[in-house]
Amino acid sequence: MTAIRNKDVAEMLEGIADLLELKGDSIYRIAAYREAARRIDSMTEDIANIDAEGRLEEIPGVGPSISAKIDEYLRTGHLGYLDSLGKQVAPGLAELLRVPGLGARRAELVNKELGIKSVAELVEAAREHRLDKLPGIREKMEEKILREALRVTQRTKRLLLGVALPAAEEVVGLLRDHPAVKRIDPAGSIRRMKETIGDIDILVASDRPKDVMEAFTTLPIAREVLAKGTTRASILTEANLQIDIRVIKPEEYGSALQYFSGSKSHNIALRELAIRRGLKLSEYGLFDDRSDKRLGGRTEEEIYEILGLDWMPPELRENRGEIEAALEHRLPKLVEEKDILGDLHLHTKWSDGSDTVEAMVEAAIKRGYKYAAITDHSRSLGVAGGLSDEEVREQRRLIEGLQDKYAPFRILHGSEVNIRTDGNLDYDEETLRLFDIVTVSIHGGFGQTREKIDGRISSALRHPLTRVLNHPTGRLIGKRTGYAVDLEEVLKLAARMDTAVEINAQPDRLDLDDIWARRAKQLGVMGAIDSDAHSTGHLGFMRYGVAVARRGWLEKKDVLNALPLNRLLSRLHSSKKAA
Ligand code: DGT
Ligand code: CA
Ligand code: CA
Ligand code: ZN
Repeated sequence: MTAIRNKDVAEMLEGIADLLELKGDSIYRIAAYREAARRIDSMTEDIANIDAEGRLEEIPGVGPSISAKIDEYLRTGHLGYLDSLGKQVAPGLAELLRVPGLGARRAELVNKELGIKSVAELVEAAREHRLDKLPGIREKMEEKILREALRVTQRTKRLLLGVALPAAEEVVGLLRDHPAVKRIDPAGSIRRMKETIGDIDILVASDRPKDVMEAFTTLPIAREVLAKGTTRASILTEANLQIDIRVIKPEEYGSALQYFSGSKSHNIALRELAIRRGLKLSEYGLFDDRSDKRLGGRTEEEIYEILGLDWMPPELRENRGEIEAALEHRLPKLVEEKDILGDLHLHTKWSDGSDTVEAMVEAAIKRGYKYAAITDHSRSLGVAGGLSDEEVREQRRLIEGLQDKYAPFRILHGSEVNIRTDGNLDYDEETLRLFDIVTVSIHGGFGQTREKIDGRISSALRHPLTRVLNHPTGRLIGKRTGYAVDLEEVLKLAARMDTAVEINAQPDRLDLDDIWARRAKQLGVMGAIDSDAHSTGHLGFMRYGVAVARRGWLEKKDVLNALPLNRLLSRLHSSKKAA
């Protein structure tokens, strides 16, 4: 049995709230369940631990009654109360409530009006456009319900880009030199470098699709062939990942790559633009609408060009203003991995990393960096081997002793200073002054109120020595949503205090995310893209952080660790603006 996570408990409590709502129960009770669900969803500490230590009722919003239900659920994986509530409402309603976003009132509506009693029936009805005949359900909502209901039936989990991209690249690498393969690229959300990936789409340009099909389905990494047609095939890899491949005629490759790279909403907007210009765009090419004459499609560049647009990197194609920008020739020149001159967040054996300072420095040099900051954890983080005040001084002496050996590469002595639950930093002024760079993070008290968390971050940002706020939401993709925080206010303060905010490149963190990274840029906040490496192998995570930055429209000038060493140092030596 897989472990029950905070998210499962939160969903269970939400389920109770939904059923109580259907029964017309007290709005206070309903609100109490929802509040408890929200708290637990945004907590970092494992709910099972809290239960084991008998501390459930210390969670704000959890009283004896909710605590008993959580305990039963954690011990047995079931909740009698939930089952009996389910029986008190119309058959099938409880199942329908598993569809996120449907909500109690709409569940009741589709159940009453259309007799829908299961998620499968809901999918069918949405496909046949029967839902949007109902009051209060428009087409957009119907689409959303369909999507979410499909997710429930397929129980699909999205893959981290950090898992999907290497798998796609392995297949591309294995097929690239095959004589029948003219071009091969990952498409879809992988090409756009989204933080999570629904399925892995790969495109091949070839005149000999049969040979490509054969080569693909007999790859040594193919554990099972799920489908094999004349131009399309799917395999399941040894790592249990599904990979779909599609063979395109070379003269149509550009239009197919454009189409299958998406996003869907970018494509729709592009097609509308084509129509306004008397053109027709499809995966087969760009055509004159009246004469059907084919105007382009061999390359992706020519499609954008004929439409009057600058070519744009796939990371921008989310219909968030990139088409307008391309029309007006004001696309950003996105930051690239080669612009990154150093990593400002590295751990070593001194705290919870697994390699020495020297090994981390050598790995940074190997990547072509000009500098790197060693930022081990601070003293109160006992579990992560946080450094005592004395150890900070010892580490400083070690690093000073290494500078000559690695010159002109520069090792910065830094720290990932814990923001304590009261908002104070974890070292006193005297110790903090020893560091070349002070970065700050929240590592505990995730269950605190938004006001508390905001207050902690705000006092850390106001500290005159703080230069970077690390992983600013604390989320772990697919596992925990992070703490409650008003990012808008945090970013505004960071801008005022001239403090950078991190894009953490760990594939399951990636916070700030793309949306907030873009907001940070708009507000004038510098981004610091860091690997947060705990071993030499992690320095390569940088690419995922750069991808988020690119999806957030960041340019080289927006990134702290794209600054040359002398400019970075003068920034670190200057005093911050007054609060
Ligand atoms: P994913 O797999 O959920 O992470 O996201 P994508 O973007 O890879 O989506 P997927 O695999 O469903 O489809 C691949 C691409 O095909 C998508 O990015 C754009 C294109 N596409 C799919 N459906 C449509 C559609 O209905 N209209 C248009 N214009 N393009 C579509
Ligand atoms: Ca896809
Ligand atoms: Ca697909
Ligand atoms: Zn760290």
